[in-house]
Amino acid sequence: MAVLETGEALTAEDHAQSMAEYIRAGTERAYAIGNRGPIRLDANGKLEQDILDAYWEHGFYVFEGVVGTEELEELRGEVEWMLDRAPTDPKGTIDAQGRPAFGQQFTRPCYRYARPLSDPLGGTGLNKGRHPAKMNEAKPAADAPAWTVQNLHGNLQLMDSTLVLYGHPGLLTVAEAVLGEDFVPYNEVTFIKEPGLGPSVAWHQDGTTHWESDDWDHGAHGFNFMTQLYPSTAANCVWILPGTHKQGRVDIRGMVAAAGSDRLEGAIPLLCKSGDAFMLNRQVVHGSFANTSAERRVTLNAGFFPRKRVMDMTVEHLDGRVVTFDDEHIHERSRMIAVGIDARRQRFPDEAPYRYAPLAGQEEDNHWNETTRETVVKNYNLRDMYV
Ligand SMILES: O=C(O)CCC(=O)C(=O)O
Repeated sequence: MAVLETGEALTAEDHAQSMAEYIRAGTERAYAIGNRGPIRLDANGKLEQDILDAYWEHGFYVFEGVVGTEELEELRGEVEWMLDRAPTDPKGTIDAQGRPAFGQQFTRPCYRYARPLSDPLGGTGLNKGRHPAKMNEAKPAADAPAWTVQNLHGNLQLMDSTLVLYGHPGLLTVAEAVLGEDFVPYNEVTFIKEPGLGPSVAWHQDGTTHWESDDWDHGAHGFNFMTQLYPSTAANCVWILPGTHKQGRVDIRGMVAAAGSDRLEGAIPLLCKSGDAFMLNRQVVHGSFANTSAERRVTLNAGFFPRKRVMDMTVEHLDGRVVTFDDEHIHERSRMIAVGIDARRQRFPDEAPYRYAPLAGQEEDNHWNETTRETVVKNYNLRDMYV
């Protein structure tokens, strides 16, 4: 835990104060770069080239107004339900009301916890050691709970509204523009940063496999969409170092040492309103600070890769499972895109659905219904791909 000169641990108020000037300067830089606006398509229904160019230049783009009010309410409602039914601690099976907690039917745990205002990853070997430097932790309020839910894992089997969002034609058109029409899924995770509790996510680059490849490029580890259910403010949001997706592996520990704190020089906050979604290149240096602000952030991540970067790769997942992504694996995992498109077609029948080329003609097998909930969606995240 960070300490003051007096040797006392930083309180949440001290932490918030230590961020004030950094937030002011970062916000100014964020608005100067811009890289934001609605999803714009050209006459052929493809993403406008200037958006694509801006993404490749800086490694991110903020899409404004992606989710409308009604859809936002549905998403928020389901996240709230998930939190309401969460076990009270990481090993628990009972929720705060004494009911059996949700999620026992899934093979992989769906809730992930952290200590309030802590940094569970920085400076540890966890996540393949990709978070090399510790963030400032702070002392939570005396009445804070012992644990806070940091993530929901496997969104698409937990909350139907996220499956509907997954089929969003605008977002999928963006994915096609960046990765090619045979793009494939990665994983879907919710990040929750409750006010006064949300832990930090130490600075990192996401990719783990292709850094030394002869054909490494600026998009070798794909990207994440991060859809915001509440305002993503400079005090609770993801911060990034623009352009670092072009630099190969970056010496994060050295940068933190040079900055003299976890407040890296030149970083910008990814500011969003509720319903905005940003696209972030996984090779960009990024992280988030302990949320000592008064505002909640809830972000739905959905990641995608270029197919050629996962095809026939054998990888060790973060939980130690060794898996080869052969054609059958990729096909089965990609069915979630087709089922998501059908879920959206049912929920928003007036919207033109996205056409996912790799599974075109297989719509009959990939309807969203109670059968595919069991046969395709349940435990779909055992097939998450990771590079
Ligand atoms: O949402 C956050 O706070 C961090 C997200 C992140 O680091 C990631 O998705 O890789």
